[in-house]
Amino acid sequence: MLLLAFLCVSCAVYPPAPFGPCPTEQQVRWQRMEMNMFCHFGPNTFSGLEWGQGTEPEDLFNPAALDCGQWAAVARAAGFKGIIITAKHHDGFCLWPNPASLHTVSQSSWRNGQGDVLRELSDACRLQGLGFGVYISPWDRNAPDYGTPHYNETFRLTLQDALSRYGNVFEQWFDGANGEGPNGRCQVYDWPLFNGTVARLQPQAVIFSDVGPGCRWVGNEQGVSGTTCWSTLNIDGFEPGAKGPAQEVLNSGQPDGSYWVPAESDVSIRPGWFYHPDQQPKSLQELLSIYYTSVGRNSLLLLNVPPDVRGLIPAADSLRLLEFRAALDTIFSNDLAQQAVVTASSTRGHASCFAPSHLVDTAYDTYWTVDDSCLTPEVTLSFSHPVTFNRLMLQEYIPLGQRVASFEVDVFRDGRWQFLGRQTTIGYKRILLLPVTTADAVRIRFTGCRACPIINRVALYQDNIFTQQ
Ligand code: FUL
Repeated sequence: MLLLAFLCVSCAVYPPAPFGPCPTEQQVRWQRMEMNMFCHFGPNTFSGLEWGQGTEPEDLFNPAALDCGQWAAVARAAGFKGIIITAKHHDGFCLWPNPASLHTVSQSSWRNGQGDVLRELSDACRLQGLGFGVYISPWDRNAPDYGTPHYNETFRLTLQDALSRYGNVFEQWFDGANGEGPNGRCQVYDWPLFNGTVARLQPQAVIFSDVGPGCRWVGNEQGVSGTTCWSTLNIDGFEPGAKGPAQEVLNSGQPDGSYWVPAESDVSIRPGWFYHPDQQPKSLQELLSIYYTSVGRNSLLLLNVPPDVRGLIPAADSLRLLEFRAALDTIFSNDLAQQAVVTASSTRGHASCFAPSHLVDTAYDTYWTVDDSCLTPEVTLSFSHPVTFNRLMLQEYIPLGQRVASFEVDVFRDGRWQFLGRQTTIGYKRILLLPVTTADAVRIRFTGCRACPIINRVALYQDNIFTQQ
């Protein structure tokens, strides 16, 4: 009877109320994808340019052995959860038969004008259980009406077509670049029209741009998110491209930001975005570094892997990606925190549903949290035998907002507590690169929180593969 009463009391404790701007369900789902593949593919693949002129003949596009099934198989084996393709880059060439343009696969002799890369890729993604996303550049160096108000309508029709034919689109990627069109003029983009079109046709799609609204550019193309990285940002009064916030602001976000616009780190596995035969993929060490500075710093990693002139992902890149996957699997296969007894300085309402044991369960929707007034709690992981680790992973339960502004880590060794390191934000996922440390216990002290912390995972790993710090 007593036990029953206690359980009832436990269940009666309310979870913390959401704090500040919070992600939509779709943004949470997007963030949990962690790593997606970007594919830059089009006339530039054949010309060797990075920015096509818009005057390239349609016949230049001729991937004789195109196999999007191979792209999707590589992506899945590498652990990506979705693929985003450059359906239209700045040269204006459309990889699908877009009726709003006369510069598309239909005008090419590739597959007698019957080819459709978006059809093939969206089907392949579905088969592999991957999300399908599109990059559609507003900047168009081919469209005759670019630089006139009419182009906004042309672009709306382009979006409408691409977004209604191929099933669900998980992300719409808007490039902020705004150069000159064929008549030498730049365009005044109608962003509310563009975003509204996406929202109407693909309400679940996360819209990427320098200022979201779904997710934001991280401010560089190196795959490096800020060591402080808030998913919140002020976007009022800003626009994608030159009218966006400063790159440093995009890199670190803003604790007082009034919208949830998490960072996405786009970076290429090769020096260029498009395939060039004389370029090589990055090393495994470089890819691991990128993983730690993107996924490990509260950002989604969008890694570009450019298909070649055959229409295939080159062997060098797919092999590198498999090495990358194998390394991540090895590094993160053995969570030493699973062996810990986890205690906390306090638990919200003394309720078992918020107990510190939830820090080491792997369920996403369970977490440890404390009373609203408690902004500096601590958790301790105690081991019956000393453990050796060099990575600490923490995850905030972001559906209720991003709360932690600073924390410190101590270890118990040689009979006393010793300071190991401090950091600022956590967000969806934070991985600290620490020196190899052997300890009997690990303590995390939350030193600055904007509201009571809600932590759904603590993990410890030993990484013997990534050699830099
Ligand atoms: C940039 C573009 O100008 C590049 O060509 C590339 O597509 C990159 C992802 O975004 O703004």
